[in-house]
Amino acid sequence: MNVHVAALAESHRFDQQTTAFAGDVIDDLSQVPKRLSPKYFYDATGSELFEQITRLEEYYPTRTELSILRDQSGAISAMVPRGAALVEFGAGATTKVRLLLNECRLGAYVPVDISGDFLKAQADALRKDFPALGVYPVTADFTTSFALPNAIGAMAKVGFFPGSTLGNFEPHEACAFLRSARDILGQGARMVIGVDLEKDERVLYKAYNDAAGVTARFNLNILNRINRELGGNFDTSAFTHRAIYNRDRHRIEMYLISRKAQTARVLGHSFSFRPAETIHTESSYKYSLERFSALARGSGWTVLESWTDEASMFSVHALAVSD
Ligand code: AVJ
Repeated sequence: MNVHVAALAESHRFDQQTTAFAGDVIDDLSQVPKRLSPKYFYDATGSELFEQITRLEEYYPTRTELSILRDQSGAISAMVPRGAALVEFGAGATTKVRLLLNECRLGAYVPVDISGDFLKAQADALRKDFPALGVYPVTADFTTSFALPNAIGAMAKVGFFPGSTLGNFEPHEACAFLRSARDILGQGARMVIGVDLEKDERVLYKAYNDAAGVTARFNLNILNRINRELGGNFDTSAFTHRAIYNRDRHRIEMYLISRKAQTARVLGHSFSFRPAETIHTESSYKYSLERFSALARGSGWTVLESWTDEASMFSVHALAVSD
């Protein structure tokens, strides 16, 4: 982050998280073409909008992954050693992990997320429902290296990375993440990971361009967040949402598109937009079973088993660290 932004953050008395947000926003909007990181979608409003997305008719991933976790719970639990510690990378709603907790005899649950408050609330609720389970939340950016709690030192480790969050990473970042997860979890570790599959492009298109416009509000909320947390002055009514499927790169691309020539200011920086100029806000990669298994292999993991739903919309994989 440049000295200038660091000084501004200091004078605004930003906390560490807001300072990082400020640095990334200034950097990313200074790029050509402009971009913003999808990790900043999830403030309180964004998280609530995402919950609404998961309930949309057009948005198949969440309910499909849940149905796979439910239907295959026996086979999945066979991949999870008894007494293992489950380490969840990025912990949102606990609906999915509860399915594993009900089925597998886990020794501990370690949710890892940057948002500490939310983590602690979820952890308290889980302790109530699973009194015998050790719950050890870790507040950290799960894409970087972090230390596992001492309490799980002797337990077998199983990573959990549902929701096709992997799809938000560029292929080289996905590889780096899987390698880092392997290093954090250690020799003999396993991993349960949910990955969205390539499919009919109309189905993909509709999932990211829902009729009710919830995804549009979710996308635009990142500008509201910049206004709210960084004192920006984006006119959100002067931007529109667009999601397209990029067939060559196997990914959905989400953009905010400027409706006119305009300038927005953030922390003393001016960002000018031409009419129809875009901000790339998210890529959501879709994998084939073959491409995912090649990615896993290239990142130090072996696919033990893969499960999909009847219509092959979504996939869940059990991985083991390769020797
Ligand atoms: C949270 C990355 C799985 O890519 O489908 C939903 C986020 N973006 N609608 C996805 C999202 C727009 C989502 N992931």
